[in-house]
Amino acid sequence: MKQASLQNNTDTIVAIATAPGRGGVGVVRISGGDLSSFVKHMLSVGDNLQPRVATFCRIVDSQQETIDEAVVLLFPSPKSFTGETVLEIQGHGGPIILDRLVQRCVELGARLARPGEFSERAFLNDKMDLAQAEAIADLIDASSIEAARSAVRSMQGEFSGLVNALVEEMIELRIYVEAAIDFPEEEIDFLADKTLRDNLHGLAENLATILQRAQQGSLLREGLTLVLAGKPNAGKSSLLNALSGNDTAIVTAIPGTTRDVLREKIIIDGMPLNIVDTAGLRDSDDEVEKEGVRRAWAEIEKADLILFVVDITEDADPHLEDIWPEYFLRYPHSRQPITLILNKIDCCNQLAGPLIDREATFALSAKNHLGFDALIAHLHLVAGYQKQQEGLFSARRRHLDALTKAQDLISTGIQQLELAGAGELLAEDLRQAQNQLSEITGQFSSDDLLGRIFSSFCIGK
Ligand SMILES: Nc1nc2c(ncn2[C@@H]2O[C@H](COP(=O)(O)OP(=O)(O)O)[C@@H](O)[C@H]2O)c(=O)[nH]1
Ligand SMILES: [Mg+2]
Repeated sequence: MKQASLQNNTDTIVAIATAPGRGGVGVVRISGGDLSSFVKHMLSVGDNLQPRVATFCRIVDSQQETIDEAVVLLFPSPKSFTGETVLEIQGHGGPIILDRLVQRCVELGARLARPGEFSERAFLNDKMDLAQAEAIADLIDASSIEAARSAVRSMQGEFSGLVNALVEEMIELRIYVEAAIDFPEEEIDFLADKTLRDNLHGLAENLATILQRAQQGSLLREGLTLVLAGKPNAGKSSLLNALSGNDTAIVTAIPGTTRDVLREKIIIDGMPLNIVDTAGLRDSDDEVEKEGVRRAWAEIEKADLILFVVDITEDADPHLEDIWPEYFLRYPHSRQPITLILNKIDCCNQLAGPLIDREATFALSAKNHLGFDALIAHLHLVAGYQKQQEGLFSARRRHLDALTKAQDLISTGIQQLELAGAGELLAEDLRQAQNQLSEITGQFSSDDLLGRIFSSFCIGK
């Protein structure tokens, strides 16, 4: 499948590799095909450019007018980021200069690169696998030191290495099982085969460990989406402001103040949180407020965790099912975690912190910042986030999906074996599980998936 995309990928592409705007240096990257005419016609040093030697020269247009002075680097194929011959021009970082450099390249036959096309070529030329290419994008987008560290590990192949090791384990098991099916005269009794069972359970355990680490990595990248819901005036917006330390939301004593959905991304002890503040849930004749409530429900549906905020001066001892029946009517089978927040304890003599004998119920004061440590510890617990974990690697949701599917297939396979002694069914489950894992590294990926992944990268990457 990888080869199918390789066909028309030998043309020359060009893009500005540095971020838009003004800066000391701006980099234009050219890749693919024979770049000798670019070297000859654009650079004042012409043919004398040595590979991999930083060379200061003038960049000239077709009239030999100087566009810029720059440091240029030539990386002949295959020792380059893309595996193709690459020319990098490090000019001055102004948009006009960089555009002129790109235009000059287009005049000489290059075409503008699509988003992620450099990375795509690197992948197609076996410079890196898919998980590594994604890790580069994640490193660039990292919003915390922890996220950046874990992205570096994935970029260096740590995650892929673990996945490949699992694939190897699976291949060995498949060879064993399939051989046994193909040579029934040897009469291997699958049910009685202890080694096979031990190996299968070992595989399942290894997979579970990797999945757990990947979940942490994915959390570092994507963060936990926390939706604040509740009746008007419960103190949702005050809680958003208190958690984020910003005055993002308007807080007033007038019920129905918040009508839009507000979002804040914050990082607490290294864990990213996407906090979403919503309109108070109530029936209203006001068209704007109605729309706000509709949007609130749409956000609630997407939450990783819902904080349902209650004003304790209105409800002294609320229980979730009684106070929010609408949720349970709408989503009778929901498995979303919901935490009940009893707010405004500064107005009564309730102690701050978790309520003993009550699940996921916290008393606090958004206004006076009471009870926040306990809430934050709870958020970490719900997310499964552990501070300062060693050896995390970045992972994406699609990786988690693939690992989870592989896990399900293996546990079905184990059941087929242990309950029915069905070697053929186990073999098929293992084959499918292997395909799932190979999707992570891109060994077995459709062009469609590759297209989707690379097009989400930025231009010049
Ligand atoms: N005493 C007290 N008042 C609060 C607290 N949190 C919010 N309020 C007040 O309750 C009112 C509604 O707050 P707001 O955050 O706008 O509630 P929302 O409608 O749920 O977003 C405002 O007058 C806030 O000052 C709190 O912890 N203690
Ligand atoms: Mg509000």
